Amino acid sequence: MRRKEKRLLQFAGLLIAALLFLPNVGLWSLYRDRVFDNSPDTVDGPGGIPPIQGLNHMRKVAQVGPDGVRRTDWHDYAAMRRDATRIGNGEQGKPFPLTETDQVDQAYRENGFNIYVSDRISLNRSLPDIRHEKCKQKLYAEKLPNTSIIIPFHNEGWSSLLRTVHSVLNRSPPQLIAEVILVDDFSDKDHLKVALEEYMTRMPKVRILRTKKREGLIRTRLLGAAAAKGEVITFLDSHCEANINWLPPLLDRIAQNRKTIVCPMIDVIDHDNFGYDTQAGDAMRGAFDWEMYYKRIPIPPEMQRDNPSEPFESPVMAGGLFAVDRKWFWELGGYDTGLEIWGGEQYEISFKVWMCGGRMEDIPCSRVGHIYRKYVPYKVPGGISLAKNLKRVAEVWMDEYGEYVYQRRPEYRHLSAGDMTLQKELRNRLNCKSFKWFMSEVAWDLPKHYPPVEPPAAAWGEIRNMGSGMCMEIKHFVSGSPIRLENCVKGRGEVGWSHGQDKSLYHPVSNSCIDSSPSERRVFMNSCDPSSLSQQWLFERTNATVLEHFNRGTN
Ligand code: UD2
Ligand code: MN
Repeated sequence: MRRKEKRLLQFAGLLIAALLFLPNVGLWSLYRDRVFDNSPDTVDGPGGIPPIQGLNHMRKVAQVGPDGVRRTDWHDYAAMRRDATRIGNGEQGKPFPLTETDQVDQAYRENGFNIYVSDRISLNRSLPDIRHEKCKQKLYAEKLPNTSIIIPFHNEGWSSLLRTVHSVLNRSPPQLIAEVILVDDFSDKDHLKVALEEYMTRMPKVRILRTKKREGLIRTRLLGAAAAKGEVITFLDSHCEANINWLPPLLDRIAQNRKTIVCPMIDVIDHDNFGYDTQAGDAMRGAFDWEMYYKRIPIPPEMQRDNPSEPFESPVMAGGLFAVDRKWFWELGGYDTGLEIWGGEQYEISFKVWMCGGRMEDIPCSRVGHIYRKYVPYKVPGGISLAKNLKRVAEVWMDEYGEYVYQRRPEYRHLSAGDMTLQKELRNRLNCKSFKWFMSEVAWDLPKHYPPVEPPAAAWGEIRNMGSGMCMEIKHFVSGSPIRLENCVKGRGEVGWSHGQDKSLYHPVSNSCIDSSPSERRVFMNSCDPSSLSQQWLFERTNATVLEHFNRGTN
């Protein structure tokens, strides 16, 4: 009898313990909420929590689609209800009421945004659910890949960095987060040393890596990516806030096609008052002008999107916020490690993924806020220029379209941007398509907004042989005509040539181009075909300055 009683007691004890520590029930969940909630200004939700508008939060359904994939509702309704009841500074993404004393220059100096305001807003603040109504009903695959979140930082503010981490952990299904990797790019601020490490001991998923010298954001991200263990890697800037259910819509697209790189909608966290809002125009296509400034262009009507909650193709990403299958990222060669400090990498990865067999999408149902700075607060080491990064990208990926860039930025033409052999080899190895293909199939709407300026021909007139003084001329004005040497006769139609930027040697009178048959070792005239390599010629050397003077008639 006694023994039986003892057993019973033991069993009851175990049952109580199990209930208490089961995730999402009892003490454990309370513990979890407390750990992440250090805000003094939070109010616990009242007993009867009102339903959230537009959300069928009683539903936790799974459906099997026609493709046999089981899809489920990934919303964390409990967390959403808790968020909805929060009040206080900046809660619900509301602007912080600024006084003039808050707006002193000192508040912006270190970060380029108002750190005083940031410091007075909870690290767990709530955000408005500004997703399209249809996003609230969407189901995503029950089985999704997990992800490493990689956050590079250089001298980031304490509260802005931690709010990034908190928002990710608070608003992502824990099973989808393999780890959060904070990569310190050689910061010299005290709060980013021991204090950060101590703080993160209570967040077991967070790892801190540090570069050994200032590497810039590109190599810093690479360091994080090399250490990552998740199936997907997701990059964020160090001053972001992940919004409701941001992660499943991203991972779901990668689960469907591992070669898709996905970007969330990037919302704006105001650098003065930390109000949270969409960017002007919200969903837009990523593009660039020919000076290589990043631009956003409206989604053209031809793309026929009757459902604005569906993913759409974007030619280039903004740069900082995206998710990519980890192995695919490395198959694409990661980033060009020759890119220094800041900029250009968003074009490299975008051109590369499109041209080398993948694709890129923006996902309207995934939203992440980002603080767009008032100014750049950090120093860029001497001798480093964004121009070099952009030139590298143009040289490796943009083919003849690089001319449009040089046309706008003549100073890039002779800039030395270092060795690009590895990048060019990669492009060959991956059998990547041409930039012309990218422009006509992906960024086809871009020239309507940013028409390229056609460069003038580099040279025209007769082509005179220096030894004999004779000129190259065509024999008949028809395709197939051989080319021969003749005495130069000024104004004679046969001897006028034009060497265009498209690298052809054009004969305007016959409207044909010099073509070649390498097998017969023969040159002859043919109808122009700018895509045919047998018609493209390179002069060993040209002097752009001389040509420019000549073109301007200044001698
Ligand atoms: C945008 C991108 C940014 C990057 C950049 C072009 C968004 C929202 N942001 O500029 O991610 O693609 O364009 O390169 O799309 N950092 C370092 N080391 C440095 C400098 C910066 O680790 O030397 C970190 C920095 O702390 C931040 C990230 O890199 O987490 C991006 O830098 P940023 O915020 O200054 O760039 P941003 O948003 O102006
Ligand atoms: Mn940023």
